[in-house]
Amino acid sequence: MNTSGAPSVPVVLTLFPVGADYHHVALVYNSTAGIVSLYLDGRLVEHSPPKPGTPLISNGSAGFTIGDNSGGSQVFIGSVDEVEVFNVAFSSSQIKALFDSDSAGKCKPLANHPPECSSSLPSRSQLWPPNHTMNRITIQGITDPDGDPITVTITNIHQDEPTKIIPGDPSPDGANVGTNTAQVRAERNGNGDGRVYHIGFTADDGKGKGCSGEVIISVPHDLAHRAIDSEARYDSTQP
Ligand SMILES: [Ca+2]
Ligand SMILES: [Ca+2]
Ligand SMILES: [Ca+2]
Repeated sequence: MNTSGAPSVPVVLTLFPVGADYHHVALVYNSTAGIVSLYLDGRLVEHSPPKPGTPLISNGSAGFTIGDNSGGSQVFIGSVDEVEVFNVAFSSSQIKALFDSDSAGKCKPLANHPPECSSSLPSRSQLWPPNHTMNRITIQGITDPDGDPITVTITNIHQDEPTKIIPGDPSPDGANVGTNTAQVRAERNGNGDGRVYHIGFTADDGKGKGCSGEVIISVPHDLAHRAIDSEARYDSTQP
């Protein structure tokens, strides 16, 4: 550290730890006392001889360097992270408090982002043949920018045909709302234009952020024609 009255105040951390763990290192310069203090994990480990009234100045050309000397020839072997510079000389108790506060202090947690529901897809987009069986549908393609594991919950299932069209028609045609896997029936009105199911869901990243969306599954009238989605909406989970 260079100051105006003392071009170089060397402080050498003689007990620097080795290993894979991160450590909290704080360097404080108090210009009133003219003392450079070095802290490791909240404890004072070394300080320079006092040189009272020596301000800290910039000489305009020498950069402020962390993890090396200003000439770039003494590279720190390891990783330097969570660097912060303050314009005030902290006391030893303030340094201790900063270290003790853990993630609320220097090591601030990274910002969390919501998962992305817009690219969601059903595990099956079409059910065939229309044999009235129930089919499991999961929601795929949801991503989280932070890589958080996503929990999907089915919130509703609707269809554009009544669940019971003729006597003996099995119903309900949708199930498992509240779980991560919907069930919908491979069925359509034999006199209709094909059935379209709408499965609504929410996705939760476990850190308080979420998104919601809908996937569509069709049961065509026949394989030569796409199912047509009418305006009508019937709750598939009702008889
Ligand atoms: Ca996230
Ligand atoms: Ca039915
Ligand atoms: Ca239809």
